[in-house]
Amino acid sequence: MSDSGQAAARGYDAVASQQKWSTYWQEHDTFKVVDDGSRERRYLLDMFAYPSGDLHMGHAEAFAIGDVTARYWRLKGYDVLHPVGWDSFGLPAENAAIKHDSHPAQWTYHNIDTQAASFRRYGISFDWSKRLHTSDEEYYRWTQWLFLQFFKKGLAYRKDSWANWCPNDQTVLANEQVKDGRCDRCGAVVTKRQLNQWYFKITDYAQRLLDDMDRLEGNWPDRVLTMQRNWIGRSEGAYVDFRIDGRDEPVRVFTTRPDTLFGATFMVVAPDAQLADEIVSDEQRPAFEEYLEQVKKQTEIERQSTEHEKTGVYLGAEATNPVNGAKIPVWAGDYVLSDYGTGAVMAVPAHDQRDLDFARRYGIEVIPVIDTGQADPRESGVATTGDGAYQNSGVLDGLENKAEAIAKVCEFLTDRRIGEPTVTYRLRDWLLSRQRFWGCPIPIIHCQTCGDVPVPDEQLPVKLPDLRGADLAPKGTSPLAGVEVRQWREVNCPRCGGPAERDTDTMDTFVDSSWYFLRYCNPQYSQGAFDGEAVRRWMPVSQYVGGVEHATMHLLYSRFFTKVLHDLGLVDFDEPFTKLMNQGQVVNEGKAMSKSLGNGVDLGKQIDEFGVDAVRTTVIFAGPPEEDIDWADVSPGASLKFLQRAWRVADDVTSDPGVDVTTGDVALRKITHKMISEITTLVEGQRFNVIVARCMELINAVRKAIDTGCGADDPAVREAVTFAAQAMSLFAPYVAEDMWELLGHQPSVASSSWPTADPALLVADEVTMVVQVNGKVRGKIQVSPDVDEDQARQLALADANVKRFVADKNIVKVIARLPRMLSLVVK
Ligand code: ANZ
Ligand code: ZN
Repeated sequence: MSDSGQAAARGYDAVASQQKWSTYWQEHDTFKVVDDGSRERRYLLDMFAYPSGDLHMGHAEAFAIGDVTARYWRLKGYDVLHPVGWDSFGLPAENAAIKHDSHPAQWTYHNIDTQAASFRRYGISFDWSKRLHTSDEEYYRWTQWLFLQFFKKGLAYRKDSWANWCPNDQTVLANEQVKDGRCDRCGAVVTKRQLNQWYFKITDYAQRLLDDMDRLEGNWPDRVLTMQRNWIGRSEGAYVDFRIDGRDEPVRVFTTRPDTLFGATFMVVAPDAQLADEIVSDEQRPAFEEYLEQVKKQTEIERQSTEHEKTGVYLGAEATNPVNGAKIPVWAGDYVLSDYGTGAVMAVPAHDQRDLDFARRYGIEVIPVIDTGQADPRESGVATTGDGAYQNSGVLDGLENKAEAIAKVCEFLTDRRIGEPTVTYRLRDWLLSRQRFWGCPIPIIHCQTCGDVPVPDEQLPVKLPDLRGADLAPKGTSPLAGVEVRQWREVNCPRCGGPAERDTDTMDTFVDSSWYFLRYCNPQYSQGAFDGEAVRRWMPVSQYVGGVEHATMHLLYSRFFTKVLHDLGLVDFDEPFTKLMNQGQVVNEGKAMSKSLGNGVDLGKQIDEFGVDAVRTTVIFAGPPEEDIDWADVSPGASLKFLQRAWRVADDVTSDPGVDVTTGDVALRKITHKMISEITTLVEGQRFNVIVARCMELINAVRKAIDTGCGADDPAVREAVTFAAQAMSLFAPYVAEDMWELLGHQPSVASSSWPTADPALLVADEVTMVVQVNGKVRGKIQVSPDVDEDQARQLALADANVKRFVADKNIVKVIARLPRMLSLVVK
């Protein structure tokens, strides 16, 4: 097996190995699905890559983690779908194009080429035949078709509303894309703008999205489920109708504490709600308008923050508390949001801190209606929220329990038709339109006569106009509304034939990524958005791997899409991802890598220096997959040494591939089979870092067996190295292929079968227990390593020599250092 004469120079050559095996895998379609029904199917999905520049350390970690499972499943005999693609529409491409005076498509597809080459070098076991890009016409044609299905179902609609506006990117943002009042992409402070926008009616699905999370419990990280629950924000309470002097329609408020209704001493309306403008008195209007201007400058987060000084203005209107007829003033206040509940609240300062802060600031009356035994809020300035005796509360007086009081007041309200129990959600409809170029055009034609008319299916896709050379710089309106594309925009109405205009907005890229996992099952399919048969075979995804930053946006949107498609009869399941894993981040010296900190670690350079396998081994070995990796604490150099050691061990094996391993050295075989058993459990439990540690132990054991034990020609050595190559192929696929070849096996290790441990070899070894009687060694007994004191004592007393020294004396003391020593003191 060895090239004689070159022995001294032999060793693991990472670059040569990478070239050889990546070519081999590509030529032999090693990771292509079989899809003939001969094997059980598994679908391993990594979150979409976004084509911004080349792959970075974050990709290196996420994809290495996903690949452990994909490769393991293949060895276990499953048919594995492990696709690759790019989420290739989006703002960064457009901004780069503006900066470099090129076209977004050019930047995008260039980066995709770069990343694709890097993925191949990085050895991720993708089925490349499943590749897709969301900016390709054959993909976005179907994004448009799906949009129209939502539209026809009333689940996509347009409305005027205050939208989050990024003044830098000059586009609207979904609530999810605003972090701490700033644009998630560029960091600019987000403001509000009134615009006519497209929405998906995700709120229709709020309760189902919440309920179905019970099925994900245990299979999705708790953290993600909690984030989604909070995001959906179900809130039980009641509507209460308040009459306003001089207005016919009563004003509804939403409250979670209808039991405190008798303590309502004022009402607060969101300043930016229609209602405020409607009811403000002439006298108060100038003050109100000035106040509104001030509020518009604040972000939603600022308005809700507890540290924020709550401000307001009196609207010059009076409301009547429906349960006791009390007249209460109506104010506008910034802590009330226009798009939650009804945009108006009944303020109960005694029992709500925000209301109390406001009342104290403006000198409004405070009436406690529950005696909780805590300090009086009028003196302490602290609202009381606990249970207690109801007072000043009409029908509730005498009650002492919140739940009971809520039930009672709800009944009271319902009977008199002045309110009713209800459930509210924090979740808002999904704002999907964007005023930017590089996205999927919205396939709607606006006709003066017919209104919003869907583009007929046979005219899809509505292609993006080329716009090469046009000015894409943000202007606040979509580039598709510019003069350069008048011809594209002006069309005849598909319904009446009259002059009409295309919608000029494009879709949020989260629309593109809400269904890609369906298209992956057969991306070449041309009869529909996805191949129903293929989807039935492969979906739902068995294991999804990606960052926790997608807990509320992408994952919630994908769940929503799947449920809608289920209700449309297009798929027969309603949750897309059976299991979810969030990998940690790669940081450097405790900090996230960033250009401004200059602490970035370049993946390409790491690979050039240590090789792909060493980088991947380092990433996997660094810690549990869910935890962050600090690159300052790891050593790819040490990983490389381990891989070289493993390679040499394989090179040393001298037995032939056909040899009967059962005749091999039993001690080494026991180690190997223990590893098979343990590593199998570790992969299934996703404890990937420990697998690397076990492989290191196994290689050390083989080294020792070759050098000072059974020797290189013992069949047990072959057995051990064979398994080592398979186990290592999960995280160091190139060296594993080398080892497999050195052993004289047919390539590839990726096509081999995962072994099962021989139970006979898993029986624990025995160790020698020394038995002392009154300080002198009287026996040596073979015992199991986990022997307990009772067993040890019985075994000792069964030994003839020990028995002789104990004779009929009494055992007064037992000192046990198990399993090695048992000491008896007798008298
Ligand atoms: C009276 C009351 C008394 C309230 C009390 C609470 C405690 P969650 O739990 O988050 O759903 N609220 C209602 N609509 C609002 C809006 N648009 N902007 C800001 N606050 C609003 O919160 C529901 C509670 O928040 C409601 O119950 C209401 O104040 C307020 F002792 O009504 B409560
Ligand atoms: Zn028309």
